[in-house]
Amino acid sequence: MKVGLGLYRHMLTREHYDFARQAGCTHVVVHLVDYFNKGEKNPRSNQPTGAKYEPWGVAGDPEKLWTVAELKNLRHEIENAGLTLAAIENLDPAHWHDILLDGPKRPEQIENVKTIIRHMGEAGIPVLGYNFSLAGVCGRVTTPSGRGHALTVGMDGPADDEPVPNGVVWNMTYDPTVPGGELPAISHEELWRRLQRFLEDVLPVAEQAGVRLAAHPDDPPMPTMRRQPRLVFQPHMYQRLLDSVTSRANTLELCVGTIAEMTEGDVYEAVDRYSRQGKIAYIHLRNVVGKVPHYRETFIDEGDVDMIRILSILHRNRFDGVIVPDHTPQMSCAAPWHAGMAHTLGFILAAKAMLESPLATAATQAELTQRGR
Ligand SMILES: [Mn+2]
Repeated sequence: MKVGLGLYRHMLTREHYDFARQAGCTHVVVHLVDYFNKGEKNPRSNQPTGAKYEPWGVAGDPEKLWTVAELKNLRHEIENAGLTLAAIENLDPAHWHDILLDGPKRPEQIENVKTIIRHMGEAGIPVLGYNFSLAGVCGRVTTPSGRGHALTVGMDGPADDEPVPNGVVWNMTYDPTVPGGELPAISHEELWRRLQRFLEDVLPVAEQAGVRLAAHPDDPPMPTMRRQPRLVFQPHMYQRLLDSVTSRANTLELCVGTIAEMTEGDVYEAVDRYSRQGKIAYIHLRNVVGKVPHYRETFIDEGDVDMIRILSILHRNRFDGVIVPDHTPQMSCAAPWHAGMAHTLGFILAAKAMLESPLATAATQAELTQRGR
């Protein structure tokens, strides 16, 4: 297993690359979508939160796809800082809203995504994380309910009341000029049909380009949010996604925190099942207390999930992808995001060192392996 850091668009700077190395990372996962663009209720010092139903911000320029030169330049900057660029996380709603919505621009946007994937392949970036969701990450509240009164994110009950306004998808505004109205509800089967078509269209190009697509589950994992169906809101639904199109490029951006929030199944069984299949491109690691619709995100060393058990399962199954901290509560200091990340990375590095230590006794190894089952 490799340890990395996820960096938002405004953090793609030498200072942040140095911070990642200082905190022990060898890899980074980058976000090229600026979630915070014109998002007044979405401060850049935290994970993108927004208000309960406000979009995070305004999507990018639909005419500007990420170019090979821009991607190569990014990769070189990261490599010059001594790190490896492991993945790009998330497509810009500006580039694929009508794939999600099955709108009139779907054919050209499928070509957009194919072009982006080809550009990534040419630039030597091996993974594209995505989240096939209409309502996106929403319905959460930010409260000072974490350990030591840390500001943290969670759900305080179902959040299905507010429909998605027209011009918004996946929690971002892609068209601010829409006169009004709301997105009509669709069925779960219709959402799966859209995903299937998307994967069938783009996976052959991804295979050719040497890029793997990696799916994030629905966060929060409710059956519906804002009157729209969710795709992966129980652990077994990941299997349906993998089985829907057989391809070496069809993989998972497995989010341990989101899976732990699901009402069915077992997070250890899910991590074991998907890592044994070799289907996890990379891992989002965070801890949580509770399940939807009542949960909150916690620091890595507390919460419901036994992280040592999760990491020992990944170790046993020889997971060789990257693990990045997902979100953490905000720590009370001048750099709440940095402090939360450094704390989480320290925990992960210690666990990794323990699992990989030649000094660990056979008995300890056996016990950890047992624990991982
Ligand atoms: Mn996640």
